[in-house]
Amino acid sequence: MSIAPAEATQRVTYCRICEPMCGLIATVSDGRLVSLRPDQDHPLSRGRACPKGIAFTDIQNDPDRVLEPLRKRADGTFDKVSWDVALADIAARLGAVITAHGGQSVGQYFGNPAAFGYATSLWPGVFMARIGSRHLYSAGSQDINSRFVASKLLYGAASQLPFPDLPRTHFLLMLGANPLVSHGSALRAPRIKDDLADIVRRGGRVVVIDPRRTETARLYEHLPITPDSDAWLLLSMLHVIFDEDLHDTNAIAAQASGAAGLRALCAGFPPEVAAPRTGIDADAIRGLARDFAAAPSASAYGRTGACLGRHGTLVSFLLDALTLVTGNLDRPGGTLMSHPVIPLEAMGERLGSFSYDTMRSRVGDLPDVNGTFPAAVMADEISTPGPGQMRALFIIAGNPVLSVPNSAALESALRQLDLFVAFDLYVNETNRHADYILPGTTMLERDDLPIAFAACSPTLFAQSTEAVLQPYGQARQEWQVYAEIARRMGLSLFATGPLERLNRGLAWLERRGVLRVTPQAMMGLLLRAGPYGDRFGLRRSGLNLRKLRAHPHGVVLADHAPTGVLGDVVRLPGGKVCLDPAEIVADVKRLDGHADRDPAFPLLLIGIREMRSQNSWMHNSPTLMKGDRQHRARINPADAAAAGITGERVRIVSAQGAIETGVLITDEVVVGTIAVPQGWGHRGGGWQLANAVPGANVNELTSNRPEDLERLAGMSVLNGVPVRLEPAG
Ligand SMILES: Nc1nc2c(c(=O)[nH]1)N[C@H]1C(S)=C(S)[C@@H](COP(=O)(O)OP(=O)(O)OC[C@H]3O[C@@H](n4cnc5c(=O)[nH]c(N)nc54)[C@H](O)[C@@H]3O)O[C@H]1N2
Ligand SMILES: Nc1nc2c(c(=O)[nH]1)N[C@H]1C(S)=C(S)[C@@H](COP(=O)(O)OP(=O)(O)OC[C@H]3O[C@@H](n4cnc5c(=O)[nH]c(N)nc54)[C@H](O)[C@@H]3O)O[C@H]1N2
Ligand code: SF4
Ligand SMILES: [Mo]
Repeated sequence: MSIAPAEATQRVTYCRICEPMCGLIATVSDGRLVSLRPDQDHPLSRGRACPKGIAFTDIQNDPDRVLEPLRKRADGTFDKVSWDVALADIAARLGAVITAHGGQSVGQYFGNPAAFGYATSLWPGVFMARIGSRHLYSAGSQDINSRFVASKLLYGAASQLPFPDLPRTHFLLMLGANPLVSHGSALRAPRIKDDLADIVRRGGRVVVIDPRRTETARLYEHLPITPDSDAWLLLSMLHVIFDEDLHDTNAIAAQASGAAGLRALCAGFPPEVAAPRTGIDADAIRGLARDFAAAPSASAYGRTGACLGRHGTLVSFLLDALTLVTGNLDRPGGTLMSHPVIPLEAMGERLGSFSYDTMRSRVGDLPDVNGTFPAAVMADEISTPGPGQMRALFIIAGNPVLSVPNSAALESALRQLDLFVAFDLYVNETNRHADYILPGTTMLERDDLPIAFAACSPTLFAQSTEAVLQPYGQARQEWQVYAEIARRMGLSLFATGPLERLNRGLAWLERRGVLRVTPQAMMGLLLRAGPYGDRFGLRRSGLNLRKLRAHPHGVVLADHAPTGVLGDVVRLPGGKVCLDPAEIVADVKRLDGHADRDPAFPLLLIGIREMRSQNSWMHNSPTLMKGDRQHRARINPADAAAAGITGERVRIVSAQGAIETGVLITDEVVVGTIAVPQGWGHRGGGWQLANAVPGANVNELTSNRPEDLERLAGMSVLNGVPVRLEPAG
């Protein structure tokens, strides 16, 4: 029975907070959101949603939300202004920066939520390409770029995100992921809790490699590991597999080149060498390798715990190498190749958008990953004078002052910008320094189609949603704002740039009145031209946007993602996966080169994701903040005793900085490891409830020095950071 007013309507949509994209039903009355509930008829999530999805009603209706353009005053407070005033000034000031310093002095940072809207991923990119911006950054360098680089080296395709075939696998080796809380990442499985339970129910195994006895580890087999030592574990497992002839020679011959090189690389890593590094005993490593190789099917999967150490690219690489060498890549029950319904990735690969090391950063000489540089160097790119210095910055849906390493440096650099514009739902710790905060739309105020991570779905699935609400207040979609800034600057977005050829075609159609060039029109064309499209009528059973809309809960296109597609994925000469790229060989050599640990910082810090947080931005939801929600470091009793921590607070000190926060003494973390949730440290922004329980910003402890970043992808090192504990003063 509905308690909503009689005139309320029910609208089918899906959640875009995190990667499962669970089906939701929105109850809407008088243009306002009344509530959200799980969609029972969604073929993948089948009536499941998490607390964050349901609590999004608090965000949508939040009185602290930014609903008009805000302009910074000299005293640091903000005035509400009209779009016309804001855009006229932004276009003029941006024009002046470009005239004086060139387009390359303009920057953009793309935050995590921006990746969940197809339109937001397109036009801002086209705009930045058009003005010749070189300063492109994203949350990816704190999240997944090492995975992209591993795929570039293995497959020649940085867009490739291989994922485990959960419904069919017999052995899931899960390293550095906690899907019972994160709900799966680079993997779309809205009922992942059931999927994991089913693996065990059908006689298979789930083995969790994690320094913390996580919510996932508690339910399955857990091997605690020393943070940032996964490369030793995986090299050692490969060592055992080659040494004991457990590898699949047919699969290797058919799929790969460089197996001998890989074998040679692993030779120096017998379990006895890996054991002291990893804290996992040699027999356990041997047993794990044998069992993985012997399983009828197996998949090695890793996520942020695999990506955010000093060897994130190497670890991601080794996960796929292990899977391939045991004959489990691109086959049922193994690791599957990501497979989009809308072939944006295929287009991007063809156009060269999934680049690696085609440019180097001005500061730090670090390689680009998909045209972006490590966000860790943003601060120095703003504060270091010289040609190409960043002078203007646009942030879309990001809070890098909390999310990138050495946040203090970034915060002070932001104040030096000539122009700083942010699109957000809130005044946060970062954009409180902006000249303009522009009110972005929420997920419910936009039409959408799942792209990006939707390609990592064991079940082939497509869905589209209409906007379920008109934008509240003056909120506008980012792509429309970029189009308007371009118009005011007298720029045609489609004259040059990476999408030039496609766009010339679109412009031609537009001139003839066939369509208006919008992100939606572009997606519609790609969908129709893609592997499941109607090919503009040539394949009558195929999809187009109209047909998708007729199925608001989504359409299952196949029960299982395809296998046997590696040949279409690999873009390297010879069509084989490369198991011994020079970059990886060099990184394995670096494993031995690490200086001895500094006794001043005897513990290793890792992160925690919490069920009722989403990075930094859901701490203003009263529903999610109910109960005793506080920021607390998890410390092993032995480490607490050694540091004399008896009170409720602790001081954590690294080579970079120090923070004070609450304490939870628990043996869920292994001795020598301390775990601290990220995304806290709220202050001064518009989110009043978040500010009231601020917590500490763990990224005051992490380093942004170029030499401290992961070498191959320029990833921030956010796990395995050396620290010490002191009683709070
Ligand atoms: N509820 C909730 N869900 C979320 C988010 C959230 O903030 N809250 N954030 C979303 C985002 S942006 C992302 S990217 C995904 C991430 O998805 P996941 O990566 O699955 O999420 P985490 O919980 O961070 O899991 C990482 C695990 O790695 C472990 N770990 C840390 N260091 C190491 C190491 O050196 N080796 C190994 N083997 N393990 C290590 C940590 O203890 C942790 O359990 O989650 C998404 N989902
Ligand atoms: N130490 C440490 N640091 C980490 C991590 C870690 O594990 N440890 N994890 C990293 C990871 S995986 C990630 S993804 C990053 C996240 O880093 P960021 O993306 O920089 O930060 P978020 O906290 O996700 O903040 C997103 C912002 O977008 C706004 N927002 C939400 N929805 C919308 C929308 O629809 N439109 C607009 N315009 N704005 C919106 C929110 O209000 C918020 O201000 O953090 C990284 N930082
Ligand atoms: S798991 Fe993620 S996508 Fe699903 S309801 Fe929760 S926040 Fe939304
Ligand atoms: Mo992330």
